[in-house]
Amino acid sequence: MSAGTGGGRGTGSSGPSDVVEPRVEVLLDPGHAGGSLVEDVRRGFGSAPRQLPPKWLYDDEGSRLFDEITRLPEYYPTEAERSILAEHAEDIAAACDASTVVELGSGTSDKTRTLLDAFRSPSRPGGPLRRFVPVDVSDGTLREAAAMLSTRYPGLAVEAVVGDFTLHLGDLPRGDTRMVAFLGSTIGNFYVEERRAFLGALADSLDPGEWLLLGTDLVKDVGRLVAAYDDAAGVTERFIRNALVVVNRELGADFDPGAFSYVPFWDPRMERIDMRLRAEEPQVVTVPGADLVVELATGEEIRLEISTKFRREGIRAELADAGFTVTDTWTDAAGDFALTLARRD
Ligand code: SAH
Ligand code: AVI
Repeated sequence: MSAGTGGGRGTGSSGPSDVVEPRVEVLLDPGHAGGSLVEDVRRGFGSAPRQLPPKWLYDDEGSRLFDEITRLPEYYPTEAERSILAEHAEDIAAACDASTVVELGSGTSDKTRTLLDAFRSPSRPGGPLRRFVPVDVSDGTLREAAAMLSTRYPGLAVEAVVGDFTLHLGDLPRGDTRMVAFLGSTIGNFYVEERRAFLGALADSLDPGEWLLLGTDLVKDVGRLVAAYDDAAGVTERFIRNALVVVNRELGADFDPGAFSYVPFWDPRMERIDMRLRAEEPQVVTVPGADLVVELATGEEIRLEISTKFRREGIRAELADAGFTVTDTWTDAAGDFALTLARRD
C-alpha cells in the first residue's frame, strides 16, 4: 500500500456514452500505515518467532516485485492458474449466475481478464456481467488495473475498493448476485486460524446462493516448491527483504536489510513454505513510530510470510466448515494448482 492513499470515498464518476470510468472507494483510513502497522509491529516483533503480516509486503515496490515473481521460470502458480482459466473460464461463467464479480487481492487483475471475457459474453446463460469490484490494499496498482479494465470493458461498471480483506468484507457492495474470486493462492498466506476466520467472515458477508471461486496451490514435489520461493535471480529474496524497508519508511526504523540473510524452507508438518530473514550479526533496531527497540541475537529470525499448499479434500472440508458447498473443481494438466467453485449454503 502506498503511504498516503489519496482520493476519498467514491471518487469516480460516470463518463460519456457507454464508457464507465472506474469508481474508487477508499476504505483504508489515511493513517493506516501509522495505526495498523504500529499494532502489527508491536504484536509481531514481540512474538516467537518474530513476524509481520504479509500485507506489508505490498507497497509500490513490493507489488512491482511480486509482478516480477509471477514471470520467473521457477514460479509456476501464476501460469498454472492462467492455464486453468484459459481452459475453463467459460465453464465457470456458465456454472454460476453472478452478475457482479468481486476480486479480493486483485493486484494487476491480469489473469482475471480471461474470466471477465467469459463473464461478458452476450451468450452467457445468466447474461453478461454487470459489475466488477477489485479489492486490494495496494492503492496504486489497484487504480491502474481499474483504469485498464474500464477501458477494456466499456459498459462494465468497475467499482474498485482500496481495502483490507481481513477487515472490510462486510463493506463490499451488494445488490446483485455476487461471485467472490480469490485467486493466486493468496489464501495460502494466512495462518490456519486466520484462514478459518477469513472463510467464516467471507461466508457471513455473502447471501445464500452467492459464489466463491478460490485458487489454491497444491502440495507437490518439495524441490519444485522450494525453488519457487528461492529463485536463482533473487527476486523473491528482494520481495521479502522489502518489508523491512517498509517498516523503516513508515515508522522511521533503522533496520539494515543487508544485515539479514533470506531463509526460505518447507515445513512438512504444516505443509507450507516459511519465508524468514535471519540476523547475521547482533542488532539493536529502533522503531520510533512504534516506540519500540528490537534486540536481535545472531541467528534470530523474523518470519515475513508463509505460503501454505493444499490438498483437494482439505479445501472441500475447510469450505464446508465455513458454510460453502463445492460445486466444481478444475486443475491444470500437471495437477499443480486448483480452482474451486463453491456456493454459499
Ligand atoms: N490475485 C493476484 C495477486 C496476488 S498477490 C494474482 O493472483 O496474481 C496478493 C495481492 O493481495 C496483492 O495485490 C496484495 O496487495 C493484496 N493483499 C495482500 N494482503 C491484503 C489484504 N489484507 N487486503 C487486501 N489486499 C491484500
Ligand atoms: C500472493 N501469494 C499467493 C504469493 C505466494 O506464492 O504465496 C506471494 C509470494 N511470496 C513469495 N513469492 C510469492
